[in-house]
Amino acid sequence: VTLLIKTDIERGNAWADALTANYPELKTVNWPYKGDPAKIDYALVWQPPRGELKRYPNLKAIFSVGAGVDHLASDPDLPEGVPVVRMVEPGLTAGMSEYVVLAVLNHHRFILDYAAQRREKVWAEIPQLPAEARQVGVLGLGVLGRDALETLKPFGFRLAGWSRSPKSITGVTCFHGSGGLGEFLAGSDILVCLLPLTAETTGILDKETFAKLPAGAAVINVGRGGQLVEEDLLAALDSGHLSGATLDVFQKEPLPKKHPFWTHPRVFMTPHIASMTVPESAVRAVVANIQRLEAGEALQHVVDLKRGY
Ligand code: NDP
Ligand code: OXD
Repeated sequence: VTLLIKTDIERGNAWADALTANYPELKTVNWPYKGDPAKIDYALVWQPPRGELKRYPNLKAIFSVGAGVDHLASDPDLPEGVPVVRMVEPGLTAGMSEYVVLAVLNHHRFILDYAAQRREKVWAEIPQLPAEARQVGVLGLGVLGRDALETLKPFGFRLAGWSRSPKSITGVTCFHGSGGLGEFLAGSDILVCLLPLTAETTGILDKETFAKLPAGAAVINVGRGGQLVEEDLLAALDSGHLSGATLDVFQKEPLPKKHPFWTHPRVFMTPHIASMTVPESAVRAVVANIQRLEAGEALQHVVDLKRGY
């Protein structure tokens, strides 16, 4: 069984080592691959060039290195009928929950304000709010959204979530569909976006959404840059309607040097690192899935390409 790996070189080697340790019969080859394309059974990829995966006539499944599959779903030349599997692995999930807690607490504890005071050498207390005074609303109740909410539970925030289909989660007020969005947003003092990028979620963080949030709300985008209308966010921050934003993903990555987010005092930003797949734990998920398929069983976490996630 041969697996083609396309990720950055450093991580590619980490993947190959971890895979071989978990599945000695598996042969791994790194992209770009100059051998016979017919020999490739599986591909584990991040942002392959458009049309690349069509070159392998015997591909049985495509594994995304990341949880998001927009880098694959947006390829008009993806080989037809080959299942695409998104990444679900504990290291990636834990990393995202850490980041969401960090970002929520940053806004809850006025860290942007204290950073501004520090720049001006101002020593002043800002009255603290108890956690239960704020609602954290998570857009997307998938693997990552649900774990982030579970991780937030002990802090005592009121918790809400929004998804496409109805959900029931203990301790979380759940909303769904376009009908539930307005009420969900109206209560969200801190809004976290953990949606996949699809035709429906593109531009969802726009001026209409921001207008529905309570005055002084904060926005955390860890989904995809394409979900945020950046100029609408800047306008909502500059008008004071939103108190701050934490951004990990951007329309254009790397963020252009001249972009106002780099220096905006109400923005905390990171370079798309909210969470990363951890090869050592992720290989177990990939190997188990390959073994499932090789044994004639169904793959887990297959993406519905029509739905886009
Ligand atoms: P899942 O597929 O497990 O969950 C997606 C969730 O979004 C589901 O609850 C789904 O609803 C909901 N959803 C999708 N479309 C809509 C819609 N139109 N309206 C309402 N809800 C919708 O994804 P994950 O939790 O694993 O990952 C989420 C995203 O996080 C990834 O796609 C990726 O873009 C991003 N990500 C970012 C990282 C970073 O470092 N910044 C790292 C990893 C992931 P339903 O349950 O009803 O289907
Ligand atoms: C992912 C990411 O989708 O890192 O996993 O963005």
